[in-house]
Amino acid sequence: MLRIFLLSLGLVTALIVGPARAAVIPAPVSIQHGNGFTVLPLPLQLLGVDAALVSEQQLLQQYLNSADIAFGGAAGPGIGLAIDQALTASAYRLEVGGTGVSIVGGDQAGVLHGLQTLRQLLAQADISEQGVQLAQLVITDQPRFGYRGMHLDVSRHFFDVDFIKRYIDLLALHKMNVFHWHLTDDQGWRLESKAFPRLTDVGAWRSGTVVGHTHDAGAMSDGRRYGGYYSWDEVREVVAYAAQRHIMVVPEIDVPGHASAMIAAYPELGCGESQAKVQTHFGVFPEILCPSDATFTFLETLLTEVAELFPGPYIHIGGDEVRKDRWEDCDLCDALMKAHALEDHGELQAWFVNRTETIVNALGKRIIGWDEILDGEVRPSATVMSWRGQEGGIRAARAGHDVIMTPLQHVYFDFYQGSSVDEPMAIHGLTRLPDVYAFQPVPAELSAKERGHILGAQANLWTEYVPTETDAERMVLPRMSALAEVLWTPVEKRNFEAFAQRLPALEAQLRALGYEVADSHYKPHIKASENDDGSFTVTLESLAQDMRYRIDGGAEQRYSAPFTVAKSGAVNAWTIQPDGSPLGDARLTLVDHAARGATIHGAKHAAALVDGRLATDRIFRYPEWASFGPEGVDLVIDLLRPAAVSSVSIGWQAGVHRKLFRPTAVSVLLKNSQGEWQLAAELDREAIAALDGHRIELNFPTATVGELRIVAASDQLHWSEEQSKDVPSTFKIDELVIR
Ligand code: TNX
Repeated sequence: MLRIFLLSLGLVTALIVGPARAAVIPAPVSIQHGNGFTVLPLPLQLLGVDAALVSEQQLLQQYLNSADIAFGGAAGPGIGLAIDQALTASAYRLEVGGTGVSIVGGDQAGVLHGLQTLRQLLAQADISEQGVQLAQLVITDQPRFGYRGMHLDVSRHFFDVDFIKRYIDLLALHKMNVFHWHLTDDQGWRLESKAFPRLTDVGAWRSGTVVGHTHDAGAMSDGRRYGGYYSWDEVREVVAYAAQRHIMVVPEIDVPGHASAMIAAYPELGCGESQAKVQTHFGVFPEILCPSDATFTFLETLLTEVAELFPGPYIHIGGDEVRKDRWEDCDLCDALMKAHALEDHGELQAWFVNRTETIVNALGKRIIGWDEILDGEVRPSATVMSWRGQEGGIRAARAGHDVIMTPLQHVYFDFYQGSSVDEPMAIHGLTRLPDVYAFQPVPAELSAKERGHILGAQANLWTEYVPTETDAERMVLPRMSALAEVLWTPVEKRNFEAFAQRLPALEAQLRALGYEVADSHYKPHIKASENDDGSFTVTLESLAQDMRYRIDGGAEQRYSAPFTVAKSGAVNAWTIQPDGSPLGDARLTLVDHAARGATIHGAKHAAALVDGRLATDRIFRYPEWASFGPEGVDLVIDLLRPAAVSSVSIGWQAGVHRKLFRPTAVSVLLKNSQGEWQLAAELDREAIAALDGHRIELNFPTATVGELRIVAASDQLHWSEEQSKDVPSTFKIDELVIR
């Protein structure tokens, strides 16, 4: 009796201390857990493998190698790979049973997907001298979307073929199947051309790279020659490497804009007297291809080479961010517009796209373009990549285009991934891990037929501020792990908390493979919401369990639930890592004042000025600032109830990271009881220039008023690298603290 009791106790303990449930990302369609374990003796035995799976078997061996698991044994339960055409393409079934592991795919891609799941199971398995112990289970799985992509910009910064392969390995591990290779841009042309050698002789090299952020005041180039490109042999090597992993490579040749490097190499492609150079700063430049016959002849030869190098069905022809300055001043363009009855330069761009598409179609391929190609009438045969939100994709699907969703709010992996001020510099924006996970590639407003046009989605890694391989890995990991689940897992199985629990196992596996993984999601993120009584409820979010905070530099507190800040307070938060060390430096300053929640007339997007939160520019987020052009601003602030006021303080320049230029004149007016505006205080250029600090303060005798008016302007100019001339400065201001 006692023995039986102990035995059953032992069994229970075994169940409790046994390996945790399989943590697979992306989450499979179905996992049925068994009760027992299977031990695969080492070295692992590779069981019967279908003849069609030689390549997959090779991959399996490479994967085992990189996980330091010996194989080549001939005894005991082992691993078998097979194809079963009863399963759908890309689908697989993985079983861990008494005879070992069996992976059966609907096709080779399906087997590859099964291998990726197996790698994750092996990385989590107990490995001892007896062998690899795996929990018994049955997984049946298949992808939600056919297009599961990752993009990489190799123009702004260049990455060699070894890294491109490491990046493709990451796609394979995440069961993704499209690599979008952004090969050309203003800062460098990266694809060899036999017909046009100057594209790389000239276009692949720039004379320097901006130091810091391109929008820093007075940003300078480092003056160091920078560049590189891929030879045809290297391209073929990458394409073959990707193909073995069932990944399609989509090359992008960006036209007619983002073409500085191309025009620097062949100035006759440009419009007008262009002084094009391979750019050393980042931004949107006016260099643009002229829509001449000579340009299209050039493109035809070039795209013929591209079509030969890349066997996939698509060539991406760009089409984004086209500045029409040069087209506005171009006789040829005027004549074309007249001849083809084109109303504006947007239609001229669409005409350019259509003509390029004709070339690409004749080469047996289809085009993809960024959503700006919809600014005029393009044929529905063009596939649209929706990046400025999902609206472009919705419009495109309704017009019968295929669509790939890549909205910047969810999948711009060049944006900051955390709000903590110790995050490394990024371009701007904020796309946290939960934002990626919340992405819904299929907009609810589409009909069933229109939904059929959404092929899938991808994330983009633009590399203006991603100079090294380590940086690139840190920007995509683990955000691409979240995206992989969005693209693979049935929507009803998606759950962020469950994902967060499975994530550490994958992160450990990625680190063991030598990848750099961000820790931003283990830092805190501070959120504040306003209550009816004017107090703030402050919430801390993090994937870390142990969060700490201080208010106004006071005592350290452990976070357990949302807390209240009655009026004003500077909140600082961090987390404690498993090894006990602190991580992160999140800050939010809340201020109470008479204009909080006031109604503002005279400016759009001005709510940020009276929301009680001070902007920071270290993590630069546009919504924190109100931005005004050189014409200045004339704001009326309706306090909603009369209040006694004697000062206005305006936040303008919280740091050095952006062109947060000061206005050059500011005045405050108060509305008197007769309804007239009376000047209360003003500062002129000299007075403003003499100020330091981050805020400008205007004081005046106390008056009880219902409305204030703030007039500010700037007549400053600053040098624009994009336009090669001095341009009027805009200015950004934040909280108007009125007391
Ligand atoms: C916009 S997204 C661009 C890129 C930049 C990116 C930075 C797109 C089609 N064009 O040229 O690198 O923003 O986030």
